Amino acid sequence: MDERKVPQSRTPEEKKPPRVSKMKKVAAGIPAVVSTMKHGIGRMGVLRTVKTLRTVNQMEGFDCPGCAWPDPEGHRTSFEFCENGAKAVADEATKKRISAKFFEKYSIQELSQKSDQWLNAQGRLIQPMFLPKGENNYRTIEWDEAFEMIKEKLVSLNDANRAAFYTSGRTSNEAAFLYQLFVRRFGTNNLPDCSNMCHESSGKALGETMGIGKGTVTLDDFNHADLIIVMGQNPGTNHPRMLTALRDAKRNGARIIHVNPLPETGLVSFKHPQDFMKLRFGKENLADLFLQVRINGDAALLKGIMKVLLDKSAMDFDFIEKYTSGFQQLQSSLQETDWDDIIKDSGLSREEIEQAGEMCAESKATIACWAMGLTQHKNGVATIQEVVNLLLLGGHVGRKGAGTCPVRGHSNVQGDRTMGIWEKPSDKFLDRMEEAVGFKMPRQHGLDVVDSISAMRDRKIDFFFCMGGNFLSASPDTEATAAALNKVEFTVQVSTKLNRSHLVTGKEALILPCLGRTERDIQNGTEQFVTVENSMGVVHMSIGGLKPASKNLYSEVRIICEIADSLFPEALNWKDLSDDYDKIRDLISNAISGFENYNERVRTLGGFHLANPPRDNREFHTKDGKAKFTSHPLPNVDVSPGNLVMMTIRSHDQYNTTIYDSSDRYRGIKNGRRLILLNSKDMEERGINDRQKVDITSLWEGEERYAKGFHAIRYDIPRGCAATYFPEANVLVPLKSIAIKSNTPTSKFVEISIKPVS
Ligand SMILES: Nc1nc2c(c(=O)[nH]1)N[C@H]1C(S)=C(S)[C@@H](COP(=O)(O)OP(=O)(O)OC[C@H]3O[C@@H](n4cnc5c(=O)[nH]c(N)nc54)[C@H](O)[C@@H]3O)O[C@H]1N2
Ligand SMILES: Nc1nc2c(c(=O)[nH]1)N[C@H]1C(S)=C(S)[C@@H](COP(=O)(O)OP(=O)(O)OC[C@H]3O[C@@H](n4cnc5c(=O)[nH]c(N)nc54)[C@H](O)[C@@H]3O)O[C@H]1N2
Ligand SMILES: [Mo]
Repeated sequence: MDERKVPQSRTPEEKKPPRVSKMKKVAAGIPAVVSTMKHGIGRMGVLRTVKTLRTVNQMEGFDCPGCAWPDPEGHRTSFEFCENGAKAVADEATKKRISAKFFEKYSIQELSQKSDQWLNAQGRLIQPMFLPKGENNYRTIEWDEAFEMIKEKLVSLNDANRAAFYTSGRTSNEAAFLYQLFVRRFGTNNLPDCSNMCHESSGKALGETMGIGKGTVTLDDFNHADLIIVMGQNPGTNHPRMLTALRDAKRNGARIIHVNPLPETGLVSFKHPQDFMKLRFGKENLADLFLQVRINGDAALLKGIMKVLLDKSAMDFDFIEKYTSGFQQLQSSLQETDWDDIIKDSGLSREEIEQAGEMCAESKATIACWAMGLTQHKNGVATIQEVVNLLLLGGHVGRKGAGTCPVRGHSNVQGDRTMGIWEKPSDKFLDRMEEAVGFKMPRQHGLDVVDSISAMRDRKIDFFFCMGGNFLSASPDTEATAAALNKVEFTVQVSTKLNRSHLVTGKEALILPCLGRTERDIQNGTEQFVTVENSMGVVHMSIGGLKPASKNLYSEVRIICEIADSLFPEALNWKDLSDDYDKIRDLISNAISGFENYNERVRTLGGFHLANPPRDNREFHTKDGKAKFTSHPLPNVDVSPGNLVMMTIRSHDQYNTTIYDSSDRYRGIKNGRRLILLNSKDMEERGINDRQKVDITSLWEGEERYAKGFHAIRYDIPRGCAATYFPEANVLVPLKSIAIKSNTPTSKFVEISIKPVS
């Protein structure tokens, strides 16, 4: 048999409409504690729950795989995690296992009819599995056979660029470093990663203007801020520990502006779960000003705020003079920007924008935080540069309590980039790497996520390796991505849990099950630890304490070393490196700037801060040594009459493509994920009732994409705007609709039309 029936790449339809109640006004509090315990005990049992949760984010415990928000320096409470971190941990530490029999019982086509939640709930993958050409069921394979197969496939390629190697952001520094070394020794820079779909726009925007692609605040800065702007981010769900930092900032007198098309619960008000444990029941209101922008109305808003600052001359002229360039151009471009356009595009009133401007003018120390609501737009890089403009006007860089704060997603996505997981490495980075390891690195830039998918579609990729993640469901344009993956000769997934990317694969496919963060990693009889970098550039240890889900699991480091050793035994002593992670860190010390004496420094409690020139010394490593003001036209945020702008967002009960449960507690939604949040007037106009089924069409440059059977939900969202969940709505995100300069899919701006299903 040569052709197999293609498994379903979309998530299955839901018959019943979701149940809907009022949006929650308060985040966390007792319901969060209850949910934590429910998820923990339900999956891990009582003892394992207590043991595991007590070591999350402790100085000598493991780093929570939930998000990249930093841990407090100095004192840590005995419960340094949040409800959603606990879910991520429980999900990995589940007692359920997927046996080889499971794959005998279910074909990939049958599995593809199941929901994402069901797939994930089957438990941990514990056995390497192989899907032969044309067949419909995975079969068991031994590790050695799997490595031999990978070697053969790679050796058979006549050009290294016919292989691509994806990384999701949980991979440790040690694994990421060895992975990129191996891939570059193999001869390609085809290293797409989840960052391409995530904060790539931030890295690009900040690199150009500040000379560093990372943020410039530390956690302590939150205690010294006058004003914190939270834009395009839902911390109550996606970075719940950030609410504690915001609460503390408020207690120290900071004000908070929340900019979002949705009134996200966490920023309305918050009860700390730990306060509950301490029997304190008060709630804290967080945002002082909520600006309900239209989707992608942020650039207009920021320009409006800056016009207010110009009018008031509320700028730090000394800073501008000494440290920046491009101010004059910005000033004239702002003067030319019309208030009417600002008001129309932002969807806000002039009073609201002036109030925000006033708050910015009064602040001596402003922090701006953002996430996917800014990055995943065509003009994402430009909007983030407007944020930079705003901060530079007030000199809010390299000052206590002030700075840029792109809030990263995956717990080590920032570290992976620092370690060289990047398709466009600089020559300087590669020069130093070559010197440290003694072999040549390819210089031709490689493929990112979107370009990898196009290359697969055009049959330019024969081998695709994924270090974690769920490439199919995380990528835009699910059907196009599925068709592209189907054309690849051989795909490999290194994974902890089952997901749709194990079902929609290349012609032949391997699943290699690996250890997770929570688990003890023993190599050659010795316990190992790994290291990670959080969103604020702190590098620290992570040591899992649980017994591994199976004796048969390999660590990511070991998997890379086995493959690398089979191909390039002469390049490095891979076996030594996988037996002793200290040796990997010694290599990193030599190869990557800022990691000198890595082993020693990372062993200090809490780890160490990487240098950050703008923050530490107001030094900007740009071409002219100055921080750059940039001028951008207002982006076009209009769509054809009758159409809506759709953003794809996360619910409270998912971790990216991992669905824990089908509810979204804060938004008051239960038992449904294939739904679309709409403004009541937009519904009325189209004759759509609450919870009625609708079909959605996405329209892009003459192309149409469809998603059927979504339930319409009346919600507090600006007119003309709609929201759906990722990954259910990824079928609607056009592959070619990408952000300028960062190539990030525009997952927060999809032009759609909807029609009721009678
Ligand atoms: N529990 C949990 N934690 C997570 C994740 C998870 O899935 N679950 N994912 C992790 C990852 S990888 C990431 S990147 C982060 C993601 O963290 P977020 O960026 O908070 O995630 P999204 O749900 O994509 O939310 C985007 C927010 O931006 C708003 N938004 C959308 N478009 C616009 C816009 O045009 N302007 C403005 N101002 N706002 C807009 C949405 O209403 C929503 O509140 O979270 C990380 N942490
Ligand atoms: N429409 C739309 N699409 C989006 C987004 C959006 O907002 N809207 N967000 C984008 C963003 S911000 C991101 S970061 C990407 C996420 O893209 P990915 O990182 O590719 O996706 P995840 O869902 O986080 O991957 C989950 C899988 O990772 C595996 N895994 C978990 N832990 C480990 C581990 O320790 N090791 C290994 N090897 N595997 C592990 C498990 O098998 C699990 O099923 O999605 C992007 N896609
Ligand atoms: Mo992300």
